[in-house]
Amino acid sequence: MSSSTEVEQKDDHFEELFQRLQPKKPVAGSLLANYQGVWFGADLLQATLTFQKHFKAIDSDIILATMPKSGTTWLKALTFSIVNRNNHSVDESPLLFSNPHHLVPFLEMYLYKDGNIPDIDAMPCPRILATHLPYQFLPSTILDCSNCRIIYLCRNPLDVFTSILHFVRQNRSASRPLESVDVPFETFCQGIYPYGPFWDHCLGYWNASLKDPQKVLFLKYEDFKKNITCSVKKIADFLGHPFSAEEEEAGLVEEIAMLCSFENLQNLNCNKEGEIQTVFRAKHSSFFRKGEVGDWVNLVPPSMANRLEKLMQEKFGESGLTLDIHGNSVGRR
Ligand code: PPS
Repeated sequence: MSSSTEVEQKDDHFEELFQRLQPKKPVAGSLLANYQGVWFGADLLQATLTFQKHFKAIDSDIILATMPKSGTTWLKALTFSIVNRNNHSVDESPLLFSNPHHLVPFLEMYLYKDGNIPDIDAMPCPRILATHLPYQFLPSTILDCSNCRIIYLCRNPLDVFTSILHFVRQNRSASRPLESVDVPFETFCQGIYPYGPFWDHCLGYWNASLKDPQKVLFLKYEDFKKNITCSVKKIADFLGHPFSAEEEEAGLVEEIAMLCSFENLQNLNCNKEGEIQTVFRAKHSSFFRKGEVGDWVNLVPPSMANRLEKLMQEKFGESGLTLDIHGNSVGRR
């Protein structure tokens, strides 16, 4: 983490605010409160408010935005490699020694957690920073900075739901098998989990990308899986740093795609060992589970999948946003 200059204390006003929101406990875990239409745990909400109050964007900032479990780790590794490709060769990439979450830190969940006000001006530019916050929660300083770019990665909600359940189990109760999905699925469909609801999150960034495509790039995890080289080039183009003909001929796009592939990252010691303490503690290895499209078929029954598909159609309405909910490339196991 960059060195903190100040620490803001969680004051009584915050506790009062949280209690006024009448938090509830939807499933095992912490209390969640609905703040301006979005669900937060107390630590996360405090971190969000600190971030909104103190963060100052600069034109060269690159903000990676995702709903948790949508491929954030992958997007961080790719963007870091694309942006820093002139600073070091792929053979000497810092990704070989550091988990992507340490190279591209989360804003609210990490840098601004526990009332920290980090000295992010000390970070080298361009700063690549990540958030799980919905678009409307981004501080105006990000939205008003004319050149600051936002990349959003979206994923099939059934795979997101499946990934969340495995992640929680891996970090909290790895020895126990996954319990019934009925209750967590119900709360997912109600949007009650950190940063939820899913559909509002996607729609916020989707609409922003339609309104200002120079500023917000909307991507899908499934498209990364289909054609990663095309996605790598798209990110580079969007960031105004396209691959030159020489770089393409030298195979740099493919090298970056290989470096950031699930198989490669999962097998690195820095990702097999260690952990990160954000607003919760997570093993590095828990960010690399299967990395497949459609693994939900091993957890979610078809009737539930149909229900979520209908819900998404209803919520996305005429927005033009579509997600291939039933698409899968893995069979039931
Ligand atoms: S987090 O906690 O929000 O940062 O998690 P996030 O990285 O968004 O999501 C984790 C899921 O992404 C998969 N993953 C990858 N897929 C493909 N390629 C690469 N390189 C990669 N890295 C992580 C990871 O396995 C989780 O998905 P599931 O379905 O659980 O395997």
